[in-house]
Amino acid sequence: MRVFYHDKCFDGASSAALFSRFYQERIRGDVDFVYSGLLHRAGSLFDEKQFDGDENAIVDFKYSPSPRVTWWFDHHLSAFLTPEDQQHFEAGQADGSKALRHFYDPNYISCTGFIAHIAQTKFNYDTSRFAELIHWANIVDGAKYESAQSAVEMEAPAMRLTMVIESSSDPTLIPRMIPLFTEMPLQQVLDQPFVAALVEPQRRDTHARLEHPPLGREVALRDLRLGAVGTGIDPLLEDGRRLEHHHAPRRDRHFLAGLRISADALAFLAHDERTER
Ligand SMILES: [Mn+2]
Repeated sequence: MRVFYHDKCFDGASSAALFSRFYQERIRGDVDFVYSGLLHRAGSLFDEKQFDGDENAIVDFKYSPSPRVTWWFDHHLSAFLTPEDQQHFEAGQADGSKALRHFYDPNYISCTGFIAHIAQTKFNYDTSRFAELIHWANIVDGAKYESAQSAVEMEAPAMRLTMVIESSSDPTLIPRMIPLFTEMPLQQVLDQPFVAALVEPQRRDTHARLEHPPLGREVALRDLRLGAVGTGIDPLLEDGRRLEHHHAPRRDRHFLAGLRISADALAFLAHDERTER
């Protein structure tokens, strides 16, 4: 089973984790998982050759009409790249052929929460063990931080994991973390040496921003620019409702409020968003 997930995203990794555990315990026990992150980029998002598993699943990412994609879960408003893709999905629902394999509901805050709902209601799979993971996927993906300060300080384990996931350029990191998400509490995932080694530099950077607002402001604006340039073609940018939490620099908007540097950044973003739309 090859599982494609939204890369550099806590909900993407959590979705891959929950889907895998559900699949192994409810659909087929004798299975090996291979994880592949997907990012939004120009041109075609998928390469048919990638779908080389006996089964291929996509979670928290756009729809592919490929017959090789046997499972799909998404909650983004912009899930379909074209009207043809949407018709293809709807045809599979209407004739029942994909009714229990392809799932879409843009009302869910997180894809992790959506997968849990489907696993419970359609497959009678008890997800109560994963309550912590689902809870935090909803908070992170919904940008429902308890306060600006908690978002800035990233004290909760899920917040620190989010920082690590979003900032790492090591392609092996998230695939190593995914199986742990359904095996142990998030604090324990954080305590794994290969994860813990990445957390402290993150914390130092965050605290540098807090203690040195002018420096923090420069860093934040640099990140905003890099993000805007690097993902100017990201179709998710059209996804107004869920913009911030899928786009780390934009989510920094919430953080910047806590750093009292929101005005410039918001002006920059306002300009940036107009040009992209
Ligand atoms: Mn998501």
